[in-house]
Amino acid sequence: MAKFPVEPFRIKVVEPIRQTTRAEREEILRQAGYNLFAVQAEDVYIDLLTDSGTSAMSDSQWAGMMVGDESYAGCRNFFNLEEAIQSITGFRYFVPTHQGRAAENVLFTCTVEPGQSVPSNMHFDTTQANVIARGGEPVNLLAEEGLDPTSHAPFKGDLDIDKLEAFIQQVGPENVPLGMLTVTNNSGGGQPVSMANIRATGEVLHRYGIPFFLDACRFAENAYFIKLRDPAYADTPVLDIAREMFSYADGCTMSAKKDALVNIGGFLAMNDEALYQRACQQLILREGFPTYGGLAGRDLEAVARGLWEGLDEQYLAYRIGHTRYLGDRLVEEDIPILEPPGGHAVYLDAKRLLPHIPQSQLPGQALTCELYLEGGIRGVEIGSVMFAREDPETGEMVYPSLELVRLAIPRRVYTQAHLDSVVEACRRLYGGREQIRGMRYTYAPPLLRHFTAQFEPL
Ligand code: P71
Repeated sequence: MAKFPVEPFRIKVVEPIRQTTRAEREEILRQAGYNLFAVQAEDVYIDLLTDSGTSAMSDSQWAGMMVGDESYAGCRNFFNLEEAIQSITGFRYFVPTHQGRAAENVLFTCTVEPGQSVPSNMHFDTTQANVIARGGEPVNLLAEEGLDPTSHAPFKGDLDIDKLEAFIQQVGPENVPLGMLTVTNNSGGGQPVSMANIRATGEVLHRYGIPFFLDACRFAENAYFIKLRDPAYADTPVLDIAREMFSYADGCTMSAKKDALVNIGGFLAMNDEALYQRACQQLILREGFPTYGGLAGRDLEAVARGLWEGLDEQYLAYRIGHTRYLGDRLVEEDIPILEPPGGHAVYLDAKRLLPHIPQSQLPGQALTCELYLEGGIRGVEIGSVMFAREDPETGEMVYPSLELVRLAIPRRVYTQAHLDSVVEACRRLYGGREQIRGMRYTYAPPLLRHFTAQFEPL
């Protein structure tokens, strides 16, 4: 039997949740145009839409909110955050932002010119869209085994280093304003990137004079996986692993809504002073003065404290074990997931679960809807709806290799019994999988389609 880790915390505040009837959910889903983003949260029983901004904050973080200094300039919480960021990442400069995508916007506005390419192991949706919005081309160079949902390789988030070098030579380093790595790799199953791969990515990019940025929202989970899976780091404190990860990069974008355990917040950090000055200009234009960047002083304090809490090894053992439990239970029921389970989520493999539905008929979306109907559970499609793109030359739709439904686990929020009820709903769904039909769009916007598209069942 799968093992469940004991929580290294106890519960002080509770929030009621409510189960609906299947008949109610059918009507709710129809009214939502079969897009779970359009369903009211109160109509969801277990909400696994995202691990972003959904954490339960600690008593220390809530206490920190009460010492928020709401001065416009130079509030004390900025300096607490600065101390945390500099100590953990080692980067010299940073600007706070209201969340990760704002950091991406500022970074790409300062660096990407139309026609240029930004390679990464795999871009997530907002990074991809922010590169495109600058007229750039996001390029995914994930190593082959990361695309095989059945491979048990330890570091399936690794970038293909040979492909990166070949790509730079092909387009010319002058057309690559920066390179990135997403740790952990969210679009590819929440899989970690190895230390060797982070180091090698930095080396290749730097050889061509190209800056290297980490998309670091899940850096602590990535660091913990390195401790678990790379024997050379088995006895290294996670904080030191994280510091080494950052040491190979020139900066990072961070959505603090993940590993920093807050409900809102992010930052952009870097070593380059000239870039920092340009980032400040963009920040003042879009987010706010550089000592608050679109956040209240209290939010900065919660991020500062959350960054440290997210690196606590007892917490990380629980966190990774909690996600692992859900994955192991699903595997026990023979339900196809992307293996091994990720750090923040378990991903159902819609291609193997619904082999009778072609990608053009959106099997991931169909599965997402079915899971809601079955158990009031909200996951998110990470497949053709999120990532299929029209080939600019042929006009044909190019579908992603992975067609997934992510069950993202909010931090410190759900118990083992909640996860068991998710497994139960998946088991019932799996029993009736042959009856599940595909879907088609009734509305699809051009950018970041998944948030607002509408569908109907075929
Ligand atoms: C996640 C999210 C947020 C999201 C995305 C799609 C549907 C629902 C929720 C955000 C990320 C991320 C990575 C690797 C940058 C951002 C943007 N993830 N990089 O996974 O995962 O950060 O949301 O704070 O703007 O659910 P932001």
